[in-house]
This record gives sequence, structure tokens and C-alpha cells, in this order.
Amino acid sequence: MKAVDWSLYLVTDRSLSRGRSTESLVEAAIRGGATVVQYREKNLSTRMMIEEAAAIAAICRRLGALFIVNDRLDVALAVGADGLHVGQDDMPARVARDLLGPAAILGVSAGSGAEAKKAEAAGADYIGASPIFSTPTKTDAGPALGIAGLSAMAAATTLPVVAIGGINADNARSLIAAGASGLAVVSAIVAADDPEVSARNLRTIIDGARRRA
Ligand code: TZP
Ligand code: MG
Repeated sequence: MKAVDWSLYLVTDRSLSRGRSTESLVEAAIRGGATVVQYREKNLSTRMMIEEAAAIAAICRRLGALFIVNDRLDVALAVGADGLHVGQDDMPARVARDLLGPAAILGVSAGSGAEAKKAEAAGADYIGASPIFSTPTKTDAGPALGIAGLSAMAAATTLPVVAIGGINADNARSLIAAGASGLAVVSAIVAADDPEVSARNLRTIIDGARRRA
């Protein structure tokens, strides 16, 4: 797998976007410093999902961010995404890896060190440690890992660990210090008054936390 900068990972959510287009939010987030974009869409027709994902993939390519599709292997393949992200109830990681081939990036959500280890053995390239804090954005996300749980997960796997769930400018520094390779956010960017400024602020905190590490 090519080297990836996981620093700031935007996960899209149309329902929190306050009427703004997902394309415009993705562009603003990358301009502010997001390095990875995950297209996470549950409620559109497959046709519309492919159209939107193709447009976002083009923005990511033009602005130099990695583009990953949540859950939908068909959509990822259809638009030539850089990778796919699966949860514990989605397509098994080993099946996804077989279907994607060796070059695509595969992310797996894990809620424990054991799940992270299993994902690593199945061919994952990175782990989404989920959820760090409980969050109204995903109410079925399982028990919160907290900072100690994140550290334990980072120690359990050799893969990069991206933290997700309830992350904002107030807790970002401590999560990088606890061993996260990057931070994934939904509402902290998507629902912000100024998504570009919010992304830039998070990125500054992340970069600063790394320099201190
Ligand atoms: N997976 C685990 S928590 C979560 C997802 C998609 C939502 C995170 O949203 P927010 O708004 O950054 O807390
Ligand atoms: Mg999923």
C-alpha cells in the first residue's frame, strides 16, 4: 500500500450538512487540510450514489486527498475509489480484500484490540477505532472506547489507527497523543458554520500534537 497521510479524515453525512452539498463540504474540508475523505451515504439510490461519489472522487483527485467509500464495494469499484471502509456488520474484511484486489486501501472499524487484530489478519490497511466517545451522529456505534481504549487498540495492531466518534477541537490533541495516526470527524466539519476554518483548526491541532509527541 502507498504511504497515506491519515491526519484528518472527513466522513460525509448529508443529514448534518445544513443544506450544503456534500461536494462543497468535501472541497472546503480538503482546502482546510483534510487528507482523507470517506463517502458515507445510506439513503440515496445506487444511481445517485454513484453520481455523487464520482463527483467527490474527482474533487479528491484534483485536490490531492485520498477517497474512500463506506460499506458499498460496488460504489467504490464503480467510481475507482482509492479504497473501501467496512464495519463489523458489513462485508467481511477478507471477502472485501479478495474482491478489491491487493492495491486498494481497506479500512475496518474495530471496537476492541481483538477486532483490530482480526481485521489486520484479514488484510486491512488501517483500523477505525470506533467509537472513541459516544456521539449523536451514530447512536448504534457500541460502547465508547475512551482514550485508554484507543491506546490499547493502537498497541494491539501494527496498522495505523484512525480514531472516530465525538472528536472535536477540544479532544483532538489527546487522541493523537494516545497513539492515533489520524482523526476522523463528521459533525465537527460537516455541521460547522465554516467547514474550511473548522478543518484548518483541527489540522493545526493535529500537526501540533505530533510535533510534541
Ligand atoms: N462511526 C463511528 S462513530 C461515527 C461513525 C461514522 C460518527 C462520528 O460522528 P461525529 O459527528 O464525528 O461524532
Ligand atoms: Mg458500515
